[in-house]
Amino acid sequence: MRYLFLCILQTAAAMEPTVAPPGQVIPPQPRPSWSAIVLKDDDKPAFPEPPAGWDVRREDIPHGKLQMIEYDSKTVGARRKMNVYTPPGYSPEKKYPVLYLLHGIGGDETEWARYAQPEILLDNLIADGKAAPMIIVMPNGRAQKDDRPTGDIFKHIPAFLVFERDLLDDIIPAIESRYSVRKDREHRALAGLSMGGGQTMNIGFAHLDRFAWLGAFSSGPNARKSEELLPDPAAAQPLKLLWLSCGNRDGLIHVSQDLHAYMKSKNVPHVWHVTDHAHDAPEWKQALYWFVQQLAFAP
Ligand code: FER
Repeated sequence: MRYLFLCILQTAAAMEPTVAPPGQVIPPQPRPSWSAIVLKDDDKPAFPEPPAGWDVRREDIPHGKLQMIEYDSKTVGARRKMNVYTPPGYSPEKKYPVLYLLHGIGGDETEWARYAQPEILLDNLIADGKAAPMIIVMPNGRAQKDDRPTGDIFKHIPAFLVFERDLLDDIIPAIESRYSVRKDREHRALAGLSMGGGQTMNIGFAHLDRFAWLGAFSSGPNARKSEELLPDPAAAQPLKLLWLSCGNRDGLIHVSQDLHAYMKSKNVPHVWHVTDHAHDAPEWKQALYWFVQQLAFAP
């Protein structure tokens, strides 16, 4: 009983935004989908704590660029924004792999940059030869005309479904016409946190011909049930990476646990990385740090 009480308290604490500046992000409201945490034997880290200096900007290495760009979304009928990281020394003479990185229910195209400073993590990893030079695209997953995370953020859930078309029909073509990128599935990754993790599972498994690398960080309950995502486990064979991660103090961990249990029972190779975090930015930052290092794109 005392354990249950503690779990509920921890779940409530997990709903506090930890990093977002005041007034910018409204934390998720309590929903039945946040539930008491029951940890399982497999719920362990697959990777250690990141090493010292992992998230500190170094002046002695080349730096990439983070730029807010705009694209025309036919899906939404609006000009929309996305944040794009290009690696150090980006050159149109080369062709780069792309990671599409999706935010959570209360976020927008700036959320990953605020939560995890991907430009610092990637600049450091690329300098150390631990991650491939890649482009990271951080779009807005709320595909509707007013895509700001205002009011009741749960009211915008339908727009997170519409986003599938925005990504496939508008965002990817815009990136591929504007940047020098590899266009095959083996050089295209999709990942996201919470709501964006659920979107990654839904969109990724429905379009395995478009993405070879999938990462779901602390998936939200918008992720379809595993049997619907992957009715035929053999269909996952072309995946180069299926990454599932979550904090062990996250009231949504049951969503990720169910995905892991299904993949394990069907012998679908995947990473299962559970660390001592809540539904919070530190969890997603270290998940991104280790995830990008697993993206072993062919040259
Ligand atoms: C829900 C609870 C949380 C839900 C989504 C979330 C779709 C997403 C949380 C986040 O993105 O942080 O019931 O329903």
